[in-house]
Amino acid sequence: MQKRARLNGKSPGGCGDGRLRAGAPAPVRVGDLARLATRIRLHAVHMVGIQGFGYLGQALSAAEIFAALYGGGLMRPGWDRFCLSPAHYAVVHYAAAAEVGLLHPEALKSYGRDGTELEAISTERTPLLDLTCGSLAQVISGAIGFALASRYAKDDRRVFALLSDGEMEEGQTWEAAMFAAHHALDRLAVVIDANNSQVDGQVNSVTTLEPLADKWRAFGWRALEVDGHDADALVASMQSTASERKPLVVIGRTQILGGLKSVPATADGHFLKLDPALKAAVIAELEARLA
Ligand SMILES: Cc1ncc(C[n+]2csc(CCOP(=O)(O)OP(=O)(O)O)c2C)c(N)n1
Repeated sequence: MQKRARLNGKSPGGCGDGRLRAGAPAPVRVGDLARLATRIRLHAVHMVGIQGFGYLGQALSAAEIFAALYGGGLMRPGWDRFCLSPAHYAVVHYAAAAEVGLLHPEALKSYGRDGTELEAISTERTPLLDLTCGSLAQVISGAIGFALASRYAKDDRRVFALLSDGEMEEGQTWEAAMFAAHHALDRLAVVIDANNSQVDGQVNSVTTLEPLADKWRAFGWRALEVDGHDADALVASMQSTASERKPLVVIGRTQILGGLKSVPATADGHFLKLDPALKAAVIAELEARLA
């Protein structure tokens, strides 16, 4: 608790702090989610820019998804669960949390440094996360465990889990998907950053995932496909309800570099090298969007 209080002068509550049980705090609402996404990207560029390389492409692709999750009034801080499956997405989580006041913006300056609480790859010590994993594809199983526990506890928590599309190649994802559907875990929402990127290049050059939504439906889920760079559409999809009791998966179709013109199309989006000139160009492009 002390650790969180230090990072966040306003409230110690993270989505995962089970001690904040009394009542469900109001979700954070931020007006303009497109601008929020741009500010998230700017933070990420500054944070990764200190080292000059890192997992920036993921922040560029998932900025609207995180703007929706953190700024769209979906998650009630200290109550609902948030599980970040690909730990290398940590930077976008920190940036979004800071933008909505859950992390002190000053803390972002320590990102990736020795001894920091804001590690470049999230861990069990990472603030504001209920679960994350370095060995990919494990988090969906834990998220399902949270959802089942809430069912037994008869509480109304929702469980959100961010997954990457590379994780669709792993068998654990589909074992978990079957289990969640069997238990009709309708308070579980998985959102996939479908950026078609992974270590070895494009996901669809390594393994064909499509038709991805149909696969989830075949496994018993309610599957929605949205433009992953449309934060309002993402919010609407995660707020949508249905008569059938099924877990929800939202496939957010994104671009690994977030459509930034300043980054060469040939750049390695999975692990972006950001020399000072490129950093300056990206910052200028993002700041122009805010002007
Ligand atoms: C089980 C497992 N296998 C391999 C890795 C190594 N690894 C780290 S990130 C990554 C790419 C995963 O795909 P994705 O998250 O979709 O890529 P991105 O969008 O970040 O480019 C891989 C294979 C891992 N962390 N865990």
